[in-house]
Amino acid sequence: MSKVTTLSEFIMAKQADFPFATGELSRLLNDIAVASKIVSRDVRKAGLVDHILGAQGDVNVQGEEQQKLDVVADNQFIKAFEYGGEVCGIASEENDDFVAFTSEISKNGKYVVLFDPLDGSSNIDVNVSIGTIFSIYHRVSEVGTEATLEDMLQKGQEQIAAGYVLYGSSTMLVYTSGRGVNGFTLDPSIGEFCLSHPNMKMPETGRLYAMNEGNINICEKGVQDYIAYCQSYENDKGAPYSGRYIGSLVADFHRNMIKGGIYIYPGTNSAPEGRLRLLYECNPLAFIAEQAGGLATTGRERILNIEPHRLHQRVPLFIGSKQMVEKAMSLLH
Ligand code: AHM
Ligand code: MG
Repeated sequence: MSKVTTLSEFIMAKQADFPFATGELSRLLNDIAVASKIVSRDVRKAGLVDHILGAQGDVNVQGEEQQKLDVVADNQFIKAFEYGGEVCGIASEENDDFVAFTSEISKNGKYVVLFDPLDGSSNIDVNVSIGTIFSIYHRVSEVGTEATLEDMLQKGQEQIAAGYVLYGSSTMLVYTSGRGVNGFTLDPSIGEFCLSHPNMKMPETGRLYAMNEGNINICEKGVQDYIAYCQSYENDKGAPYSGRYIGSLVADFHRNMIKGGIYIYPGTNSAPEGRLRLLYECNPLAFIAEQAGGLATTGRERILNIEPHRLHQRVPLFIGSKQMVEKAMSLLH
């Protein structure tokens, strides 16, 4: 049996890769790990709310109102960032506007974090995997002042680190700080994330495709052609691929990272920009995909090159195994 490497040990060891690192990013990543453990614990209790602990909106025995799980997760991460001291401001799916922290310590923080605290919210009530997605940037505003909108609206290629936490049959944290991708599984018996998937590489191709095919008739022809290709005996594999759609982006993405596959959320007639948000869903996963040898595009352009204009901006997403994304793009005109 080899020695277990915990996430904290790994982060410390990796700090040496960055000659001028002062430890702030390491502390921030550790704060994220602690918050995700708390959220993981709460997610594991999700079925008890409503049926045993009382419905959302009810007041529990401590006199606290039961909150929706995505709000609980949002508060947990915000608290970690606000009191951690490394972050001057955040933006999240749960907040219409970004939040600039006002304490002196926070104003001296070098980083901003953009995150989706609990993605796949329609799956919470039915006990299907959900996830957290996060993206970290250096602020562009002056240290010592409050965070600004410009700090939040940076291109994905400026990301310093990004990751996701998957609350699946086990809880996993996967992250990159620009030198490959590593995955850690939470061992609940010791409360530590342990290195379980070192140096993750996305297979160059695969035979799994994930898309909400309910939308197929309102997609552009190129998307319809690609899905027909996936289902055809005339494709590169000589047999139809398997369709797999969980409806939780983190879970669908993670499966494709390991097995090889493509995830598509294209624009539709009713929503030309698709559904997914650039800043805290597409950019972080695009950074991870590329670091693992995969690809992430809108079908036409690289996700990480997009200049953001709004916090909750949506973009179409084609992400996964390189050859599969390239093939899909070749059919769009
Ligand atoms: P959410 O942030 O409101 O949960 O929406 C994002 C989710 C993704 O996790 C998932 O892939 C997609 O929306 C599912 O959308 P649809 O129900 O349209 O297939
Ligand atoms: Mg989401």
